[in-house]
Amino acid sequence: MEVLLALGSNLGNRQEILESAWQEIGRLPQTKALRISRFHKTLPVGGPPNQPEFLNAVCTVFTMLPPQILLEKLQEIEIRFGRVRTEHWGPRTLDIDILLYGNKIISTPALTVPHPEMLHRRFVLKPAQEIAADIVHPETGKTLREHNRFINQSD
Ligand code: A4P
Ligand code: MG
Repeated sequence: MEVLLALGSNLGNRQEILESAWQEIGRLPQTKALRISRFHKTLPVGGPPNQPEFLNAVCTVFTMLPPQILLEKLQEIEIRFGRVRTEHWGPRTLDIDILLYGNKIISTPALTVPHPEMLHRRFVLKPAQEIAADIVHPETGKTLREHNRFINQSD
């Protein structure tokens, strides 16, 4: 199944963290790393005031891991990078979100896919547009290119 992931970091050596995280993702079992976007410097959305800037990227992988297992493996990578969960939306060394898992729609206590915020976030749609513009969002039926265009017109 082709999966779209979002990577974000706003603590520590953000560039090195994203590069290493991408390598780690490529080493997951039954998983092949496909493409990663450029790294985008972005202003924090939500969360406490005066957070440092984020570095954000989006990547695609092909995996045979089921969604829940993939989530657990990605959380292990987050923990290896020293992510400390303190405040919600607070600064973090590494955050990995599952944006899309093929065209599956998943709603469990641990996992909501498509990621509910992805269509409202420039820091997701812009990098996604670089590597996955033609992917169709399973709930809207629109491509990520269309969503990216729409969000840029909406203010
Ligand atoms: N979870 C449910 N669905 C998913 C999914 N599709 N992918 C659950 C990943 N996790 C998912 O996440 C809490 C729980 O969400 C997980 O245990 C998992 O079971 P978390 O990563 O521990 O908590 P969080 O990141 O503090 O909260 P959340 O809601 O995930 O925040 P987001 O949506 O990740 O947003 N501004 C900029 N510029 N760039 C950013 O990257 N990121 C955030 C965090 C806010 N502002 C930002 C950025
Ligand atoms: Mg998260």
